[in-house]
Amino acid sequence: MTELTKILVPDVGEATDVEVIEILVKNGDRISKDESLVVLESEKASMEIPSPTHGEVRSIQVKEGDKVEEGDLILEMSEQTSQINEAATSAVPVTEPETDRLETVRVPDVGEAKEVTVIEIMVSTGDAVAADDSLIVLESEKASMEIPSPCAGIVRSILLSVDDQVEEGDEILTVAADSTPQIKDSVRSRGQEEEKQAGRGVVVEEETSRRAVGVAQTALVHAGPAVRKQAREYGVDLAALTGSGTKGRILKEDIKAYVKQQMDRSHAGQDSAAMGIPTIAEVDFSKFGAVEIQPLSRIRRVSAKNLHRSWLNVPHVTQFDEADITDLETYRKEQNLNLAEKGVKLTPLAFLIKSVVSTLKEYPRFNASLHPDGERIILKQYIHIGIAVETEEGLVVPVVRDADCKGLEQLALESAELARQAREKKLPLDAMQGSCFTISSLGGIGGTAFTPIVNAPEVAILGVSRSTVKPIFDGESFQPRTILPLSLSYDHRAIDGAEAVRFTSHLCRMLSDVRHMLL
Ligand code: CAO
Repeated sequence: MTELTKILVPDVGEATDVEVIEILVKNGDRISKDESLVVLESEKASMEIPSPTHGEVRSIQVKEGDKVEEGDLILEMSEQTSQINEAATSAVPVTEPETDRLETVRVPDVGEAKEVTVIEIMVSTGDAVAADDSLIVLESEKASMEIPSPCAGIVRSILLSVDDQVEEGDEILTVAADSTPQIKDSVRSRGQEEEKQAGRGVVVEEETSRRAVGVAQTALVHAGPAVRKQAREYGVDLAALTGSGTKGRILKEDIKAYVKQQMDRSHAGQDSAAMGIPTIAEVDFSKFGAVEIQPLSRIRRVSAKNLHRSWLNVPHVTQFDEADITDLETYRKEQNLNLAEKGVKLTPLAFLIKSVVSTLKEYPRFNASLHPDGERIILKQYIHIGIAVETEEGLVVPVVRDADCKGLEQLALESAELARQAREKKLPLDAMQGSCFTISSLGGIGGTAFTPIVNAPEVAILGVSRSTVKPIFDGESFQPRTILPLSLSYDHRAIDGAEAVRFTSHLCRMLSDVRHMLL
């Protein structure tokens, strides 16, 4: 029959109020030797209790929040016969005076751990410290401990840095002792501190002994070594977290939740702070007058994210130009008389698509995407045109596929149909994918010019404003001409300014003489 190994609470020094704060295993778990089983914590110290053997967890006798003391049964494991480990870290005298006034504080015996890491330095050179004030925090794989000052005095020099690997006997810092120094006879683990103080009648207010607010905030974080280690691995500042454990203790779950929250924010495009961009403070507008808060539609939230991403990633330049569409308008109106019975209506949009297609063929760098590695440009050999459509729920961009293979009538029919589907929320997902270049036409509404945001990873977008009849000088006299304002925004990483002007010039030529389009 398999003999069960009992895992008992080890010697926890003089601490009395020891709590089970994390149970790291569950029944049936197969555990390797030295794998952590539970985390215990007293008022000042936390320690992970490692498994003394390979084995399987058979029964867990404690639950999180339980108060335990030395010898209490934590859990039982199968397969090995060995008894409880000696996990508690004991510390021994380490100070030795260099002169009769200057104390050098050294790393104490850190148990089985050969090397430990300096994870916090709680004092600065010149700080006045009381005897027992914590100076630094050391952490090994399994435990963390604060090293207290052996005497009252002034910190003269700090001889190590955060993240240094140290071992027993290494110098930590020097303290110029007060004239009546209270040299301590031991350096305690965090868990032993309170009892020591009580025994000697020394009252040390740890929090008030810390000088800098930043240091105090970090030092006062209530978290065990495993959690601190995880926080360091993820680059999480524990001071930014609110612990969900007993007495506000930070648990591994809190770190996971925090990291997830940060990533969600990032994905939602609201991580301005994380990107180093100053955030816009939340304002309680109701202080200034009545307000109504409405939720954003899903489409608005998605397009907000996409627009923000493009705005932040793409160095935008907008090139303005004007096309004389007098003849085009005459032709369009004539055609519409004939097409009415077929149920087709030519708006300027169909002509815009046709002209853009021709211009993209002439300037293929506008029908492209930059490779994310920033070293290549991907030229597309198909021409799908995105059309920005305003709907009640927000902006959507359906795509006219293979626009280079379609005539004016078909482009008019298809773009009208896509706009209808968009407004009736009937667009299939694939109708919004694969666009090469987008046209945003606000001309039916008005405006003289605007700066559209490139629909990344596309490299350019054409904004179209309202055409107006203007007096244009033909060399002899002013003629009334219908002028269409165009705004081409482009990604300056992919396209040079000169190319952009050539593009809009070509586009204007196409629009000014409809015969180009019909060829
Ligand atoms: N100048 C003058 N008149 C114009 C014009 C222009 N540039 N463009 C369109 N018009 C006219 C049309 O000829 C039509 O007039 P009639 O009814 O007298 O013939 C009228 O304006 C309405 O046109 P329309 O808007 O219904 O059709 P369209 O093909 O021009 O545009 C679409 C379709 C889907 C682009 C448009 O309806 C739309 O949603 N535009 C908004 C796009 C948008 O929000 N972009 C912003 C993106 S950035 O925030």
